[in-house]
Amino acid sequence: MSHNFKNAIIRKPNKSIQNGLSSQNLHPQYTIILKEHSNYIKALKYAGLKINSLEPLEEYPDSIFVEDPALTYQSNIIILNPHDISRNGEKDIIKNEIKHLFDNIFYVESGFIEGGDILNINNHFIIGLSERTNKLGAENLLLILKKLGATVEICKTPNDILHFKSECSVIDDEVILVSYKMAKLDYLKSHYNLIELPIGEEGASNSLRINDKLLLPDGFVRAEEILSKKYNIIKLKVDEISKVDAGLSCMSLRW
Ligand code: CIR
Repeated sequence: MSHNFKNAIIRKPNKSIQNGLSSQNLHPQYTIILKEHSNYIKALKYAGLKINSLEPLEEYPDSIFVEDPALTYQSNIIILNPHDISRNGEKDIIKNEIKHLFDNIFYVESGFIEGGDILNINNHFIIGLSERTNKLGAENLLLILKKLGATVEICKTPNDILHFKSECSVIDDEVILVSYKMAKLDYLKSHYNLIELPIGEEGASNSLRINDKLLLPDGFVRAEEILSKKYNIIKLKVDEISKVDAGLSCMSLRW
């Protein structure tokens, strides 16, 4: 099942996160990021994951978002190709840090693609074309995933959403939590059961289901009301992390 995991990779926060890419030109405070990140790690452990911690990378402001330069699939790791110039070099560092944890390593060598644009549901992947992921990157990843036995659909991330997964997450078998904008995507509508969050609660749509727990960004009353009926929720503050357009899924790689 796509929410059963044993392991996670995280990267400890770097002070330069205050200069991370931010659509609103905000500068998060390192000390608050540390607190949010440490609560996140606690929650991953509580959900049953073994944590592999990578050292901070000061020269890459957005490097705690390890989901973007790599993708895990079964015992394989695929090194992606982040689009933003300030992030592209993360892939060369992370590859050496994590390759020993996997049986096989693959590379997307041409075209751009970031992990935030890749939604994995069992053996199926949805790739959202965006400002960070182009057709060539998506097609090259598709070739790798098909060789590994997976199926792939290439869609489009709606305008104004940074990554496909910024506003959706798999929370159960065939169940995807979505913002109102993502709920309009024909492919999602016709293939999955969608739980749609109201306008104003987009931030909660980047949740993280891990084993029997659902990690949910704190402060979204309606999302909590809807989801707590069925799921075992752990609420996490992400106010500071969200200043650099990030959420729960991007701070770890899970497998
Ligand atoms: C960036 O713009 O690349 C970072 N500030 C945020 C990356 C968030 N990644 C993700 O949602 N997968």
